[in-house]
Amino acid sequence: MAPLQISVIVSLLNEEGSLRELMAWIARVMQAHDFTYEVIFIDDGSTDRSWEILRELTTEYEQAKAVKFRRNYGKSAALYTGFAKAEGAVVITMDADLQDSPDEIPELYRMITEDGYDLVSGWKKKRYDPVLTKNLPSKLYNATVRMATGIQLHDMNCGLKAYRNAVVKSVEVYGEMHRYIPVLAKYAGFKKIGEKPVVHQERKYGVSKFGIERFIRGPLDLMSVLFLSKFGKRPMHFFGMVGLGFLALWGLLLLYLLGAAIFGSDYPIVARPAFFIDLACFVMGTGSLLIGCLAELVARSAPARNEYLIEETIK
Ligand SMILES: Nc1nc2c(ncn2[C@@H]2O[C@H](COP(=O)(O)OP(=O)(O)O)[C@@H](O)[C@H]2O)c(=O)[nH]1
Ligand SMILES: [Mg+2]
Repeated sequence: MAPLQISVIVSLLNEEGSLRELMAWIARVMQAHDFTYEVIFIDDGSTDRSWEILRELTTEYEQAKAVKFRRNYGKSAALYTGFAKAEGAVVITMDADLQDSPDEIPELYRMITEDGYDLVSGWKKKRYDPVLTKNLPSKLYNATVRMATGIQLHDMNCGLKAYRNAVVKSVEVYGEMHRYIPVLAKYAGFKKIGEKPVVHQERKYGVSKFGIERFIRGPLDLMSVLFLSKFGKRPMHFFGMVGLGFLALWGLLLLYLLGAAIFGSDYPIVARPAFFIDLACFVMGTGSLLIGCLAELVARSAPARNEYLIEETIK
């Protein structure tokens, strides 16, 4: 059997209204272009009829596969599971709510296979979301991420993305890192990252699950991603640098204080501001080094990071 050309990964939570239409649409596009494909649905603990519908779809469509989490683990966990399962040469992630159009698939596939992109991110140039709670904050957020990471994407968090298979097998998404997969990909060594303006549609069924809270968590996640991708496997280099910096300052101040004690006035050392600053530097310096040691231990022992309880898998 020839290897699959495309894996579509759909992560979802309570999307009973759109699943059937989405699968039919994907199948239509795939057939029209003669692609070999699979669609992997990850049901992240839905409480509506989503799983029953997925069960039906897997019998109706040979290409449909489905995984059900026992509870809600979040989008990153769902994508991680989908990535691990994906066999297609090109892997495409897509929202389940029909806001992303399957018609984009052929061009995304072409950009990966012919133009040589490692990752192509969708760019919702024209969005149908509330301006104040979503569009504006999103612009601000994307500008910040561009500055912090150097990756020139307008829409880092777009659900519609295409990847070369090797990319999804090399990045490790957990926590809420799905927002920063391009950053993770860049640090994993995949440099050709592009974007494609995509059509964005209004939500037809169901309600949005992500609200304003993401703009509070977003910056924190960004710090984690930057820290983890640079120092996740060598935290001592970060904490150690900070620690050594403080200790160097401590040493210099100590010399100064000793000098002042020997050659200076009668003014007592312990009454000088430098004495207290020196003390603080010593505490911060040794503290950072100790934290560095702990972080090294932690970095080497987090085996349960990506274990999710799967209730059922079909195909
Ligand atoms: N795995 C998983 N997917 C989710 C979760 N919440 C929402 N989704 C899916 O993520 C996609 C985008 O969510 P949506 O609510 O439309 O966010 P919006 O488009 O930014 O308003 C949809 O396919 C949702 O079903 C979740 O907790 N876990
Ligand atoms: Mg949506």
